[in-house]
Amino acid sequence: MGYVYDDQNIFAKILRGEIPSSTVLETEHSLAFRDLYPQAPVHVLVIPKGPYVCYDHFALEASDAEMVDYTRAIGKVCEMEGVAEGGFRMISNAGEVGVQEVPHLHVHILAGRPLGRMLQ
Ligand code: D5M
Repeated sequence: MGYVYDDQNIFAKILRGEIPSSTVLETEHSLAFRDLYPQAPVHVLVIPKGPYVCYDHFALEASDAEMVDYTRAIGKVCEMEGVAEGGFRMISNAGEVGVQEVPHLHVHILAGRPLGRMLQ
């Protein structure tokens, strides 16, 4: 499948410094920042810096260095936000069915309140 990346999406603008964000962590290949509309006391978005539309795009085409960096960045954010003890939820929406609003891969890390059952 061919993935088409739109470099005018809002997270691309954040990466280029064209609009501000509340940075939690920046690494060589990844950026984590607070969601503008938090759904829980902890709501952080972690994105790769590369032009990947969604998780499967990244998983198939990212370099090993990008993958290691991104995975570790997610782990570091969990550690920094102290979510391990109480638990957390990680979500990555993709495409129309997944109701993905911003077409640049992002993982949501949510914690700090009971999140309810998601899958029945
Ligand atoms: O979720 C996209 C998420 O991106 C949604 O939770 C709001 C958030 N968002 C939108 N604009 C911004 C800015 N400018 N900063 C931080 N967070 C933002 P999705 O999974 O695509 O439905």
